[in-house]
Order: sequence, then C-alpha cells, then structure tokens
Amino acid sequence: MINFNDITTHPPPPHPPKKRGVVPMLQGVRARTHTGSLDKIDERARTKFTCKQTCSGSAELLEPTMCSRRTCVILGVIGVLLGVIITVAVVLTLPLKRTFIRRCELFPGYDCENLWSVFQQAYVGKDPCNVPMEAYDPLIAAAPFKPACNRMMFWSKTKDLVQDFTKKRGCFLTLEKTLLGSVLDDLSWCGEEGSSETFKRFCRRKCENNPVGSFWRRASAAFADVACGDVTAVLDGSIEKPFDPESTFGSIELKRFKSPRVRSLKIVLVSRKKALSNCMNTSLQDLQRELGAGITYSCTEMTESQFNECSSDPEKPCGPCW
Ligand code: CXR
Repeated sequence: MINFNDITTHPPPPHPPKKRGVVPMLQGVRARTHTGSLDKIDERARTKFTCKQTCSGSAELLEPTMCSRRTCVILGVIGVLLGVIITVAVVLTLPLKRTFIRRCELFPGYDCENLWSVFQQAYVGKDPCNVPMEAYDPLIAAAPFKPACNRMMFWSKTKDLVQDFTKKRGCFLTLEKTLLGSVLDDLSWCGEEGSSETFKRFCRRKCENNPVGSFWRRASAAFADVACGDVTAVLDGSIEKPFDPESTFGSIELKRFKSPRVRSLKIVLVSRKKALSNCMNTSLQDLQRELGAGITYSCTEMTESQFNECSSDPEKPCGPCW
C-alpha cells in the first residue's frame, strides 16, 4: 500500500534567474566562469558584448547582434551626414518657398504651388549673373497685373515712406501690394549652374542680370504697362537728384506710361529732415522731357510729416492730399 502521506514532494531544483536576452555564447561563458575558467572567455563573445554596450549605452540588454564597432561608426557618420543635408536643404530652400506660398495664399484664386514652380524655372540651375528680365515672362503671364486706374503709386528711393503710407491708406496700389510684388518683397534668391536648389543667401547682386534685379525690372515694366488715369510717383526731396534716369522708375516705369491710357503723372516730392531739392530741380526737368506726349505733369513738395498726416486719415478718398 502506498501511503500517500509518506510521499514528499521535492520542489524542482532552483533555476538561476534568467537574464533577458543573454547571448547563448555568453551563457557558455558564465558556465565556464562557474568552473573557474574565466580567463578563457570567448573573445568573439567579448567583442559583441562590448559593442552592445557602446551601441545602446546599456550592458543589461545583451542580444545577438550583427553590430560591430565599425558598423556603429559608419551608421553614426551616415546619420550625421543625413542630418546635415536635411538641415541645409531646410534652411536654404524651404523658408523662401514657405514665405512665397504663405504670402501668395493671401490672394484668393491663384494656384500658389504652380506659381512657385513657374517662378523657380526663371533662375534655378542658371548662372546667377545670367538671368535676364525675360526669364520672368512666364511668371508675369501666370499672374498678370490688373489695372487700377487713378490709384497706382510708383516710387524711387522712398520705399520706406511709401510702404508706411500704403499700409495706412489702402486706396493706393504699389507693385509690392500686388500678388507678385508681395510674395517676393524684401527677399533674395538665386540658383547655381548644375544645381536644382534655390539659395537665399550669398546671392551676388553686382552683375546686372542677377535674379532679383531682373525680377524687379520685369515686374516693374509689367506693372507700369497697366498704369492708367492719374498716376502718382513719390520721390525723395532730401537728395540732390530726386529723379535718377538709371533707376527702375526712371529707366523702365516712366517710359511705359502711355497717353491716352495715362492721363497725368503727379510727382510727390517728400523731404525727410532737410529738403535738398524742390520741384524746380533740374533732374525733374529731365523727367518731364522723358514723359510721353499727352501726359499732364504736376509736382507737389511735402515734408515727411505732411505726407504722413495725409496717410493717417483713412476716411479721405484717394488723391486729395496732392
Ligand atoms: O527707382 P527704383 O528704386 O530703382 O525702383 C522703384 C520702382 C518702384 O516704383 C517699384 O514699382 O520700381 C519698382 N521696384 C520695386 N517694387 C522694388 N521692390 C524692391 C523696384 N525695385 C524694388 N526693390 C529693390 O529696390 C530692387 O532690388 C532694387 C531697389 C530699387 O530701389 P530704388 O529706390 O532705387 O534694387
């Protein structure tokens, strides 16, 4: 008879707690350690152990791995290179595109992504001293200027004054307030032969056919082509020669005003601290000679504060300040 009470149950012999993911080879190493052969640790196992420590920063997670010190270094270098390339691309191109698209989207009804790609075709991959005005013809055709009779305002050497003015007095339209003028206002860009990138820094501006200068000349020509009615131009009365025939206004815009489409040109001569010229200035006589036949000319002198007073009254209809 079997007395079941006599049967003693022996718990299974305790297993040493398993370490997660211990490499079989290292288990072998431990076993041998118990038998006192620590000095004979398999060199390959030691290499892998060291590598895992280097890669993960932890000696706990020991797993079979293909990683070697060389692989770690190569992966690290590739990672750093990728990081540098992505950062350079983001810093050099994306902000310009982002600014372009963000400003463009303020004008409803345009395909801004398409305009960006048409814009890029003018200068990308080209020598930055060899981008003629005509390179921007497709861009102008994609977003043509609309005439705003009696409200068009031009300027030379007075951009800051005019910008403040048009911010307050919305009725006048400058090139910088149109879609194409606003998306590129105060920006710099260029391409490079053999590259598909847009750069926005270190773009040479000394040569005539640089991408920025050519854009403003082309856009100014197209904007002046649609001028109509009474046109205003704000010139600087604090310099000795307020009309510069070499400027964009003198060499491009003025020459494109045509009668009878343009009825009159009103020059507003604004002096900042000290007036150095007045409406009798010889450069302004040159301007009158350049003006197309049939267009009436007038000139008004103003101080900067009179000019600002005029812009500070948004209720005044466009025009009665001069
Ligand atoms: O007489 P410009 O001015 O050469 O050109 C001004 C005229 C304005 O009527 C405007 O319609 O030409 C147009 N225009 C711009 N909107 C513009 N925005 C920035 C021309 N140039 C513009 N810029 C930059 O300013 C150009 O890169 C150019 C400089 C022209 O300044 P200036 O006071 O001599 O280099």
